Amino acid sequence: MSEDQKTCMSRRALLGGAGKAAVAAGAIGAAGGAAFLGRIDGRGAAGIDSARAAENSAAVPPGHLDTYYAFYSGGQSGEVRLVGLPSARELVRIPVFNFDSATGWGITNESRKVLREGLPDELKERLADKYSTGVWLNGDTHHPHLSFEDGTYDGRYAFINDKANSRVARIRLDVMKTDKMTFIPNGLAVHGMRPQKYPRTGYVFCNLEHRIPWPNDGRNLDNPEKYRTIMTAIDGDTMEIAWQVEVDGNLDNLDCDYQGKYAFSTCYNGEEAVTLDGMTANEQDWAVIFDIKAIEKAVENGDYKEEAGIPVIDGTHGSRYTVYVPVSNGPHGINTAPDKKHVSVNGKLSPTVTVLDVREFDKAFRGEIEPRDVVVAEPELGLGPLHTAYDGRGNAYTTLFIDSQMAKWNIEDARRAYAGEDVNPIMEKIDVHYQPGHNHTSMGETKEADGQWLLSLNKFSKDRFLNAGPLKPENDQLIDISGGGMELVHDGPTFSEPHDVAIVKASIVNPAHRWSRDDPYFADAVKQAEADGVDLKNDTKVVRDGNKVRVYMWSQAPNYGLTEFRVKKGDEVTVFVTNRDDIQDLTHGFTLENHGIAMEVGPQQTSSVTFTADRPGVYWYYCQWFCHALHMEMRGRMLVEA
Ligand code: RUQ
Ligand code: CUA
Repeated sequence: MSEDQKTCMSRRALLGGAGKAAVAAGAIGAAGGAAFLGRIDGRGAAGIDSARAAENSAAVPPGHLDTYYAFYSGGQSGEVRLVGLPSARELVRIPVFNFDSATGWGITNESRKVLREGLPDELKERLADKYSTGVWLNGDTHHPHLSFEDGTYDGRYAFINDKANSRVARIRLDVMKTDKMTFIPNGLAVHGMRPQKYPRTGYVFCNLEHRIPWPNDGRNLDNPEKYRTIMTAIDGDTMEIAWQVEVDGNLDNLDCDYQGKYAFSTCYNGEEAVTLDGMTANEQDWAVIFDIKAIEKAVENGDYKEEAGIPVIDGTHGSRYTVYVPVSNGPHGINTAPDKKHVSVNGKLSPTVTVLDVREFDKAFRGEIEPRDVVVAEPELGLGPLHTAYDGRGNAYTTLFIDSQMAKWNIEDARRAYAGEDVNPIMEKIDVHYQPGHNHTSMGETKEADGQWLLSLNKFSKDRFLNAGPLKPENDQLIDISGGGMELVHDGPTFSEPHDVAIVKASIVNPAHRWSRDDPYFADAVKQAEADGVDLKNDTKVVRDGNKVRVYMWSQAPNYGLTEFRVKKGDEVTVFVTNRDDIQDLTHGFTLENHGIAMEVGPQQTSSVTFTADRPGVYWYYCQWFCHALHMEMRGRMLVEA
């Protein structure tokens, strides 16, 4: 070990400040060779003294399963990552707004349909023009949240926003594939997003953060006072936009209650300025509360105007559909507690968290109390509070961005202090490394918060890992909160940028081992095959239809149904591959050389891809998922005639 590594290790142990666990985590890092996401299974575990490993509550021995799924946003990578906790072993990546070479996301007809169908026609045309791909290439995922029923996860879907290109996507948890995508007009930057918790999802509420002119067609470029922004409710079942509410300021994060009555957002830039100085000029901004039932009635009764075909309700100051609760300048995260009563509004620029009591909201809407009277606590926690998580035992954990700390505090004590009693609500603070943004507890955004684990998602890792060049990984630190304290047990480098996460009991998510033959995901391919008289699982066939050629083949390890097919230069070719293997974990692929084409074909799945055979010659296609001892031989030729 070099001198450098030695210093680094001891500094890590010291900085961890969590006694034995931090030392063990350091030792694991050294033995495991800093594997991606810091896995401590498999080969990484071989060098670990088992007694020391046992001291680390995050250790999951090789061959043993994790007890939680964590759905990580992939940040600027545009994807979602599925990770097992507490081991922090990355399981799979779920492509969403990005391109993915392994699965062919963005290449196959099935994925391109998802990527394109939510876009307005005008945009589809423009994208087809601009990129031959016809779809956007990037996304910026922030907030992964699962669908709910009666205040807890129901295991159906995960939703994720795209701040970069104004979209929200839905992931089916049975197959872990993105199945729907919705583009949201009338604003820019879909940011805060939460599914309705009660009675079920229901709505997916999302904020458009950045203000723009309506319509955004070159008018009013220099008149920011004419810019507007909106909260949007999407129907989580159809992924269609139900309604929008115009507000003042910039909407940031959002959450909703356990009663099915209200959604609420942090709202900064009440100044409605377009420069940093302007945005932070005033002392005060708001939390905006939305009355869902009243808004639904307004839609029913026609109390709205239409923008881009969507009912838009006026929720600006003075509206009866919203209440603006004054809070200090520039609030950020907003998080509902599992006690179903309290909501934390995180101060960001202020060292405080403002706690609202949802039981007071009715009165505020009826005008019986002032908006500010819904505030029941405002503990001062430290510098840069961004997000708050809960343990289900009445305690809250707030990330302090500037202090690089996690602050644990008690909600009831904070109320008592606010009422004038001499109590300190802060129970404990620990250092995290470094600059935490989001945090999340196991099941913490449901009524079943179980107080086992806390993740701190830190924006910087600095010296915690081997130097990876100017662009360093971030650092997701796992904190054991099961014992009543906070014990830092694991460092997890993650790339670009794991913005937020949802931690779900493994038993709630039950993915399938194989596709169902009547899955809607590839229903178009099945329909086309029927029209061509092809039985996808048993037939191989080449159908010519003018200059369109449809090639049908099955796959079964280590064979393709077709080892060659012949087309003419200029043909538009669609290849359908149906994997008739039924065995768990037997995925095949179809990669066509020098055509930019790859697709995953899972057990019992049909995948298809369309391209132009624009060059005469011999092109091999091969299976790119290792499936058999004769996997290398699983290939065939596309013969393109001049
Ligand atoms: S917001 S770091 Cu995009 Cu999630 Cu708070
Ligand atoms: Cu089929 Cu490799």
